[in-house]
Amino acid sequence: MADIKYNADSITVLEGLEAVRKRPGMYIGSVGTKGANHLVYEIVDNAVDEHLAGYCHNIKVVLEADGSATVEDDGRGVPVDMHKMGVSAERVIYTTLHAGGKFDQNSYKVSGGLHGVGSSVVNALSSFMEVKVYSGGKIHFDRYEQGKPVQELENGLLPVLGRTKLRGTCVTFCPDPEIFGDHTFKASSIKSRMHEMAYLNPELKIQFMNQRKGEEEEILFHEPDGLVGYVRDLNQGKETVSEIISFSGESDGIEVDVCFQFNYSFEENIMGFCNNIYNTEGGTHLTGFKNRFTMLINSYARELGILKEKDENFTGADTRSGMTALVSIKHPDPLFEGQTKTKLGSADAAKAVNAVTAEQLPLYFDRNLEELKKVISSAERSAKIRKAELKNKANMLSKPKFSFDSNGKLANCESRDASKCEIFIVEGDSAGGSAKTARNRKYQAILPIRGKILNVEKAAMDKVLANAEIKTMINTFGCGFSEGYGNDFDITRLRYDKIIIMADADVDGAHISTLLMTFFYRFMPELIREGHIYIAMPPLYKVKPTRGEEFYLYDDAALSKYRRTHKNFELQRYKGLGEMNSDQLWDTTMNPETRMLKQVEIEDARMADRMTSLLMGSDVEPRRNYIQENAVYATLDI
Ligand code: 28F
Repeated sequence: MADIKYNADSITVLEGLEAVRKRPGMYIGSVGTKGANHLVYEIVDNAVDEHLAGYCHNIKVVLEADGSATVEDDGRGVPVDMHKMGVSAERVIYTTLHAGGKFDQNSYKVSGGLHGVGSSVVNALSSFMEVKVYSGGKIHFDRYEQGKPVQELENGLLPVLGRTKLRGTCVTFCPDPEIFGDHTFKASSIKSRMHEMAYLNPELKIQFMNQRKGEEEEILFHEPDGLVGYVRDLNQGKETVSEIISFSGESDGIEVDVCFQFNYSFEENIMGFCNNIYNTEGGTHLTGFKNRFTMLINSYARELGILKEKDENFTGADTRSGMTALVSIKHPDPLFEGQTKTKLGSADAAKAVNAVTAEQLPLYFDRNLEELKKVISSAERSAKIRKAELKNKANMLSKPKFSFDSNGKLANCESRDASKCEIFIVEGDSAGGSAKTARNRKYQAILPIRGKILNVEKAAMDKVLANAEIKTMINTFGCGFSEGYGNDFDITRLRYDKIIIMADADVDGAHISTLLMTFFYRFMPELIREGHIYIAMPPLYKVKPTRGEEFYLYDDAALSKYRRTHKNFELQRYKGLGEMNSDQLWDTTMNPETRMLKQVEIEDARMADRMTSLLMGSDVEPRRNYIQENAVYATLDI
């Protein structure tokens, strides 16, 4: 390694980098697109840390045309002065694992995505990384390749490229193809995360620029209304029942910010954040909020005589039916657990959120009796339906008749070994018919869904469960569902390892995929988190070259790439699954050896959720804007 004397320290540095490159999954979760995105989040989180410390107010994130990414902030600039190891502090930070535990204890390290694995991991997994530090009126420069410094230092210090009035840090890096293959950044997920960061940091401006060919765009994320703006946008297109209610406080060294609003659906959408990280699996901060909220609503309901002496309490689910809520805390030393280490386990967080809610929320309700009554009546409505449900729930989820091949609903597979079985949810009867012919009936089941399944977005629970399509799906999967009081979900009862949504490649098909994802996201989110939900990728085109076998292309990019090297060939565009015969359907879309499947991630489902509200919600305005803005490129982001 250039310039570092081969001493014990540099050996440690080399071992660290090797460890990261040998087992990258241990540090960034996956080496697919999600892993590449984590590299961006890790670097951005360091810039956000600098914002939280009060020095940075603008962050720029660029997806470069060459596949690299650049993150730049206007903070103090990573320290470049001489470190006791005899080289620039910058060099230590970017080559030592878990170095730069950045701040002293009394401020917050944003636990970036994977809880501060640090920029050195990003460096180790990048084919190159360039660091420019603007400080002291100079531009200090360093460059690494696969984590190893390739820049000669001058007496241990970074070379100066020139003078500047700027302050801050600028990092450009490219995920190493040796680690990530041809996986690159997924722009939509990065945009969604940057937008979320803007909501969580109201004074921060995040400029996103995509310079990749055909994807050029520039967006400024700045959400001065913070969480209130986030709740407003989450409820966009939905009929709201209450105002947006928010309160903040601090307890036991933990900062608490809560914001919620009720809409006229039965959904409960409560998201927890700790140090700016979205906790997909929730955690103790949510428990603290939910427990205290339920207690408060019940005590108010009794105080106002809405609940009589003999009435039982509202359940937690009753009080949260139709609630969209964000609970964001800043915790000096959080404990994470669960599959993806995103579930907050810190017991003191439950206590702190509970205490702040107990102290702050009554102040609001005591001054806004009308709002309180709306919240209580929402709980009343939910309790009434719950009781109706429980009364006739038994016959509602009647056991389906399983048959191997019925032209009614489910054409089940022969195997009962769930780990080997998969079920295709097929849109329309014609495609359903050819899918039943095409499938391998040993382990592939087919469930035709006629037309658009009910928009679970707004329908009341009893209507949703009465809907034939929904009921058949719940019965067929066998694992029940989780939604407020219907919480009998048990993933161990799932009958299929893969649930594959197979719809046409057109907007209609994308629409039903979005509705199905919303259904899964709302009633069986565990299935998404555990990776059981997939989207089939039928081909868009069949190509018949003048010489040679016909073959399939799966998207427009593949077609334009083919056009660049081939002139005369016959092209057939597939408008729907029904246009393929069963052999083609098997080869292109159902045969595990040859098909491609997209695994649905919670992010996709969340975006689908937003997209559904936009497309299905009652508010025309945002839908018209979306269609006008995106009509030409209406590719629903699934
Ligand atoms: C493009 C990504 O990484 N920005 C950063 C700073 C500023 C300081 C710092 C970073 C190691 C142990 C302190 C400067 N002056 N953007 C970034 N900006 N790291 S990373 O310090 C890291 C040191 O603790 C900084 C005074 N204090 C801190």
